[in-house]
Amino acid sequence: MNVKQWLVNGTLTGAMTPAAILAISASLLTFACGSDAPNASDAKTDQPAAAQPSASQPPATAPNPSNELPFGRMDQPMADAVVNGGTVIASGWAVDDSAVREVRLYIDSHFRVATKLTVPRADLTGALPSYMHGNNIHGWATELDLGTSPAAHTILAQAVDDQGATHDIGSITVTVAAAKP
Ligand SMILES: [Ca+2]
Repeated sequence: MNVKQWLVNGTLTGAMTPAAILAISASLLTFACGSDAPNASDAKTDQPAAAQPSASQPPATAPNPSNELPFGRMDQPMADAVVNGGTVIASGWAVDDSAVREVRLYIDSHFRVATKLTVPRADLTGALPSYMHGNNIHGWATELDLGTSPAAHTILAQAVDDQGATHDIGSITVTVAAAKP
């Protein structure tokens, strides 16, 4: 027996046993006093509101399925190179279906410098003709200061296209050797 339906209809149908009537009475009591009934906790207004996007958060970037990630590589330093410390040259190339805005270099996961494409790379023209866009300036090169403390460092290069899409294009480890006495 659906108690709520019985309340709506206002009549009991069929032969009711005493046990069934007791069960209905118990259900009515639950219905009247149970969770459906308003109570003090429902009246509280000091509950924290659902999390709302903060005005300080950057707007979500709208997906652009037609945009292709930039790609490329880091040519130097050579992986597992051992250097004397100080400044090293990092270089490579990057291309995009539209344009490469910059290449960012990270040392040990910390952003250190951004550089533009400035180096001619005629060697890419034959292999990647659809990414040349009428020129061969697809190489990049920049100095990185690794310091002089003997340690291994990870250098990561990340290309950024003109829509802000990023793609890691190289990650190598370089070791700064201990200074000779
Ligand atoms: Ca792109």
